[in-house]
Amino acid sequence: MTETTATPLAHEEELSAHFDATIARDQRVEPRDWMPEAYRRTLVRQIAQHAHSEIIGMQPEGDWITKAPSLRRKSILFAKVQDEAGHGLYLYSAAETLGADRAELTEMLIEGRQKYSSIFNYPTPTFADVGVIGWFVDGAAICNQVPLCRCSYGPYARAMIRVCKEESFHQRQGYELLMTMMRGTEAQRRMVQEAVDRWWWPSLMMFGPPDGDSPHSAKSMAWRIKRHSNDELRQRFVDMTVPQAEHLGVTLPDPELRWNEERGRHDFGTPDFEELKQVISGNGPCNAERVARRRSAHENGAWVREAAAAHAARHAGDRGKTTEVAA
Ligand code: FAQ
Repeated sequence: MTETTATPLAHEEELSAHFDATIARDQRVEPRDWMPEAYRRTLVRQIAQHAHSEIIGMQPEGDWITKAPSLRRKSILFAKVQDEAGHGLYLYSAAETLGADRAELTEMLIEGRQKYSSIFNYPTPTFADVGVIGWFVDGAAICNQVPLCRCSYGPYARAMIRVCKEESFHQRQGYELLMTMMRGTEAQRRMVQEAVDRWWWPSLMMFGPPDGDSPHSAKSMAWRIKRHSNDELRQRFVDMTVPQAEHLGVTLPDPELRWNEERGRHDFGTPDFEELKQVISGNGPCNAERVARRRSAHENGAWVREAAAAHAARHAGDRGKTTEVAA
């Protein structure tokens, strides 16, 4: 009797020790492997938020597809926005390897029960915003996501490799767009500077709350899901972006921004983390509009999902017939 109750516990301890050893050896955890429930839930939370961000993130730039100033800019923007859709799909697939259901994740997003990145709740009033999103937002995404290529969970880490390659291309296209505008008229240069002023602080907020206020960081870093803290990645982004701003000829709107010789890094001001809290809680300038549009796209797409499911069912039926004939 004692033996039968002790065995599953001992087995669980063995599995847990195996998981800990996998993490300690910096090896990958795969979907077939045992994992602690809290690890699984943390991953579903982060991957789902990440997927939602890619999908909602199509909106601010997507608004400019029909208004892009040339055919070349239109086709570049089209391709970029399509890439973001692709990233969302890889990420939902990665979440599915953890037992999550994509339809449920989408429901949670449109009902406001799951988050997406704060950055996509800001407006894009001019075409310079498209360039600045590429430069800052994709730049911040690269800083955050390159370390995720070494995340302990295999499917997430592997999805990040292609995503990062594409984000890199996105960042360059944004920077190239801005370089072109900076070589243009005075009005175009002003437009770029105004977009930089609008996006700088929200971009720094993308990295999340400061380390002292980040409830998930300690555990996620111990599990090697996150490799660096929110503040470390924010600092890397600033250090990477300052020389690019100088080369472009724009000013970053932070009077405290300066090179610190001793640290070998830039000092910079503190983002308004109260604003971040407000935006995360649904009170940003465009939250309502973004979620309403996502909801309506989901509802309008119901017939496509139904048709795809009917096609798949028929296809499965045909395959069954072929197997019968072959047998
Ligand atoms: N916005 O304890 P922490 C892109 C939430 S993709 C909204 O620090 P964690 C591509 C956080 O979820 C951009 N919520 O949390 C693109 C948590 O909430 P919960 C998306 C935020 O997870 C480019 C709470 O605050 N990238 O840009 C934000 O350890 C251009 C406490 O925070 C990713 O998702 C925020 N900024 O660290 C597309 C990357 N910050 O769940 C289109 C993967 C924090 O307790 C155009 N994610 N929160 O309710 C991560 O690296 C992490 O999840 C962090 C947050 C760093 C975002």
